[in-house]
Amino acid sequence: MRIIKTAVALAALAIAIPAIQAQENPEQKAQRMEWFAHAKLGIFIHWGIYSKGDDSESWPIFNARMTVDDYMKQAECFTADKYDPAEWAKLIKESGARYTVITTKHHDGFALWDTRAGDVSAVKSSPAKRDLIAPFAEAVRNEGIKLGFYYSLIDWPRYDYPNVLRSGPARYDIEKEPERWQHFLDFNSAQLRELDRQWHPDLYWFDGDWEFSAEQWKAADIVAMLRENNPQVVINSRIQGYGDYDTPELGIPVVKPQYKWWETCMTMNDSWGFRIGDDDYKSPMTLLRMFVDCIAHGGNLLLDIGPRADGSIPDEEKAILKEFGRWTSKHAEAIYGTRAGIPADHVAAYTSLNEAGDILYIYLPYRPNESVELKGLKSRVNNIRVVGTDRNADWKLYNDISWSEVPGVYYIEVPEEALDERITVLAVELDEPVRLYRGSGQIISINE
Ligand code: H79
Repeated sequence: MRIIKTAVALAALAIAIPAIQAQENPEQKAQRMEWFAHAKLGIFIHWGIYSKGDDSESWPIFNARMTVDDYMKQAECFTADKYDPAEWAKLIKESGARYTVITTKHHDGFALWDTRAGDVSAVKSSPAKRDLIAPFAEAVRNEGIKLGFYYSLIDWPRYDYPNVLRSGPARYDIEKEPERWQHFLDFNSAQLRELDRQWHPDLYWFDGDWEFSAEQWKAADIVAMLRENNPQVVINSRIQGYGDYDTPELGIPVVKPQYKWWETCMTMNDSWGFRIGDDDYKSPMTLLRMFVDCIAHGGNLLLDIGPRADGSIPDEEKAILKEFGRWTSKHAEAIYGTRAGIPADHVAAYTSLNEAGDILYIYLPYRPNESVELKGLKSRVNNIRVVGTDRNADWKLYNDISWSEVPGVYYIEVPEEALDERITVLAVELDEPVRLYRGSGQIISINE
């Protein structure tokens, strides 16, 4: 009896796997994900009524630091009167980012576009009084950048959304009032349909899925609806198992992750949205290191900016974007076409490989003393260039011993004048796709 029950349960599970996921073969998915895999850098934008700057985005509601009314009153300051989407798009392009993701709606339910579903929007409930997504989408596309929409599944202030407070009663129980929950789901779907039909974004960045299950959100239906007209769209992981890629937040994987596509989202200071007094900016050097760390582990960096309520971007953030621009344009070869590098046992630096695997990029976030040591390479080195310069690096190969299986060790001398002020990149050209020696040394006689 138990066996039969298990079989029935398994069959039910198999049916529950959405058709859309079952149908897509790995090559199709790889093709769909290709631009994302090569993009490497994206710019995240958190902009909403919280950009007034007194507290963080949406969370003051959930954490009861503000009443819903006080929180929503911030909309009175949301003027967008210095908003220049062409300038934003130009800055994003200049940074070297290939895509951008903007908050169309955060957990506070405030929509930046002219939504006909609901009354809480820049047009209907703020002095901005206009659609802010339309001109942004146009500017981004004019710059040839991929357009991503952040969309919060959660909407804490809304009367038909169940949750509102972290420690406090829910408005209602979705099991007891399924129609009310369905009403909310219909509202979310209507908004997503508007975004989809008007702008055909290249990417959706969902957030807040943790409050309900895939079945409760009807995640399969949402994804199916978004792929109806836009089958190539890329969807992040925060839709309870129905996404395309993983989204570690504020953390870069320490070892190469198992998952194939991923993106770390990262703040420049300690806040997603503009916040008065948060001057704790990471330096351009620190952020570039994080970027290179993502590249070395085969992922993307989604670097966040938080414009003010008037639409101006803080100078510190502009300066970081510009410094990214300087570094990415100089080192483009070692960014967009790359995949994860080799284990750090071989060189005390971040590394990546070109698609063919016969160029090893070494990223040096420091000035080497005398030389850079590279070991355990079975492939031979043909040449070493300093990327973004016309200089080559000399090297010496020591301990290249005929009777030993342990490869010799390269000592690479980087010309002083060719060093980058932040991260120098070496292109080590090999005679074949890289082969590594991963043993622990040549043992001549055994002790035990
Ligand atoms: O938009 C920014 C943030 O507002 C939002 N995502 C970025 C991009 C975000 N903030 N915090 N989080 C996401 C993390 C959520 C953490 C959680 Fe939990 C831990 C969700 C579930 C467990 C603690 C317990 C917070 C909510 C419940």
